[in-house]
Order: sequence, then C-alpha cells, then structure tokens
Amino acid sequence: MSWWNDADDDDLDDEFDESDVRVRPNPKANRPRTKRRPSHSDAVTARVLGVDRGRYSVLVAEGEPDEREVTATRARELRKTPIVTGDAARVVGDLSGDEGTLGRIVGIEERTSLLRRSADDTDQVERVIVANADQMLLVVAAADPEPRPRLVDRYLIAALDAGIRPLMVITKTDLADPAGFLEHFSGLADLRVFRSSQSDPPVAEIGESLVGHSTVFVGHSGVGKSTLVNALVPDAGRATGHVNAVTGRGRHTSSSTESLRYRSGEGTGWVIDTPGVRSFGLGHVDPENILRAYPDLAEVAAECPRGCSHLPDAPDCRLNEAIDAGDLPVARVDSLQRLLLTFDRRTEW
Ligand SMILES: Nc1nc2c(ncn2[C@@H]2O[C@H](COP(=O)(O)OP(=O)(O)O)[C@@H](O)[C@H]2O)c(=O)[nH]1
Ligand SMILES: [Mg+2]
Ligand SMILES: [Zn+2]
Repeated sequence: MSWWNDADDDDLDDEFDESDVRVRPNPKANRPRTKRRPSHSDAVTARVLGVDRGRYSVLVAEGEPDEREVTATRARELRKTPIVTGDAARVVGDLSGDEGTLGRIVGIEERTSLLRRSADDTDQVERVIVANADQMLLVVAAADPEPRPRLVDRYLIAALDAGIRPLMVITKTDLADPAGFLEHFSGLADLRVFRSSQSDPPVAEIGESLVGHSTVFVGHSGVGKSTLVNALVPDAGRATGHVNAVTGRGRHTSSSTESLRYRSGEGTGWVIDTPGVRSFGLGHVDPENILRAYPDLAEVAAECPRGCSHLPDAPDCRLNEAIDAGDLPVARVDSLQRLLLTFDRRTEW
C-alpha cells in the first residue's frame, strides 16, 4: 500500500496544501447532512485512515481479531460531503479487504471536532482536514524554520476554541536553544512541552501522551513532523525533508493527511500527520472558549461586566483589577490577553 506516500492528490474535494486551517468550534454548523441517507442496515462503522484520488482507506473491525483495511469509494449521494482522515464512516459493500475489492461509504457519523483550513484568495471554500481529533501536537522548530510565537498562538487558540487539548514539541534543539521562545508560553501552565533533537527524540514521553487519544500533528512545513511520526510509528514511512516546486503563490507541499497507529506497552493511540500548515484562520473564535483553558482566571472573570473583552484596556475587568491588587500572577493574565488579542486584531502573519 502506498496511498499515503505524498502522491499528488487530484481529487479536488480532498486536495489541500500548505495553507490556513482552523478548527470549527461548532461541528454542527458544517456537519454533513446524513438524515436523508438510505437505510443501510448492514453498514458498519469504520475509521477513515486516509484518502487518495477519491479512494478511501478505512479500518474495519478496529481492535478486533479480524481488523482489516478496506478500500472504499463514496456513495453518489455523498459527492459533496467532505470525508476525511479520522471520520467514522458507515460502509457497505465488499468489506473483505481482499485485493481488488471495494467497499462503499454511505454516511459519516457526527464529528466531535473538525480541523479545517480556511479559505484563501484562490480558494473560497474551507476544507476539512481532520475529524474527531482530541489532541493537537504543535510541532515547532527551535530554528530552521525560525519559531514564531504569534503563529503558535494561533494554533493554540484554534485548539482551545475547539476543546482540543494542545501539546507542544520543540524540535531541532540541537540547532538552537528554545528557552527564549518558550518564555512566551510560560503563562500557559497546563501546556505540556517536549524537547526534541535529531539524536534524541523523546519518543517514550510523547508516546505516553498519545495512548488513548487521537492526536493531530500540526506545524509549519519543515519543522520535523514526519520525522517525529516515523520515530513514533516505525512502519509509518512518512516522507521527510521533501521540498516541492515553487509555484506562483509560493512554496507548496502537496502531501496527504494520514492516521497512523501508535503502539506501546501502555496501549495504542492515533497519530495524524498533516502536510505543512502555515497558519490558522480564526474567524469565529469564542473568547469564552479560550478563557476555559484558564480555569483559575475564568473564575475571576465570571464577575466581569457582560461582554467584557478581558483585554488590558477593558473597563472594570476583574482580571485587570486582580492584577493591580496583586491577586493574580501577571504572567498568566498576560498569556491569556495575548491570545485574546491575537484573534481580536485578526492580524495576518
Ligand atoms: N537538526 C535537526 N533536523 C531535524 C530534526 N527533526 C527533523 N529534522 C530535519 O528537518 C527536515 C524536515 O523534516 P520533516 O520531518 O520532513 O518536516 P515536516 O515537513 O514537518 O514533516 C528534515 O530534513 C529532517 O531531517 C531535529 O531535531 N534536528
Ligand atoms: Mg511532513
Ligand atoms: Zn474581563
């Protein structure tokens, strides 16, 4: 099987490249309409592992002795429905998984989360990239490419807004000391940060946090996502260090998003490698979702005036009052306010 091997994907519905993505806070807003689906009482639910040229690889009987990968098409009535890695698909047809056989996807179960890239200049349609992830591993390089705190803020916001737990790994610590960069995130006390280098990737530590979760790896192209995935999942065979042609719009990496199973003595988890992601569009973020990631601050902010922005200039903001009174750590409120400001300004970078 080589459907994940960076083959150019010409199915427009599923193709994407290094571009903006975001997590939609309300999956219902874009949930495929499956109500009118024909009754397929014989359908089984299968995990979508990846897609290549309109053919889906799905995992049937996950975790059972007869677990198998089946290649499937999608039913005609789902032509307009994005079906992506991580989706729980309802499949019928030949589910033997034998060479040359095909199953058929006839529906998608409701998603718990959605990671999507936002529309850009040439493509007005938002495209779903990953469904049902509950963790996001932000991969940031200490150097080459240079880490950008504000870009990382956007990843954090997208994750927090969707209720996806963010984790961070700093790669290439053999090239530069990430201490200065990491200072930006010291206020996010709950953010787990791993350090990785060429010779010493913290496979066991990261792996431990993957067990029992579906974790999407995101980060700028070239930071070392696929290198990490290959270290975690030895038979993954993800292409690394791939540099593509320069196009009119800049450098693009055409590559696929794929679910891979992490296994250890502790259990299993799902790792989802994505192509390079430049930034997240943050059009519909709800500040209250960000605040939820700071339970101690949320408690104080509950007493704020209605509609309080919680920004440094917000009148009668209880957070600002608490800082002035010395009742809250400044760094932590700063960290929250920086995130709130990031999408408040809708700055592009
Ligand atoms: N020096 C150094 N290079 C790394 C490290 N991790 C990955 N690389 C290199 O960075 C390049 C991009 O890695 P890749 O995994 O393809 O990045 P991706 O685009 O995020 O999937 C490759 O040439 C890797 O060998 C690291 O920790 N240190
Ligand atoms: Mg890669
Ligand atoms: Zn406030």
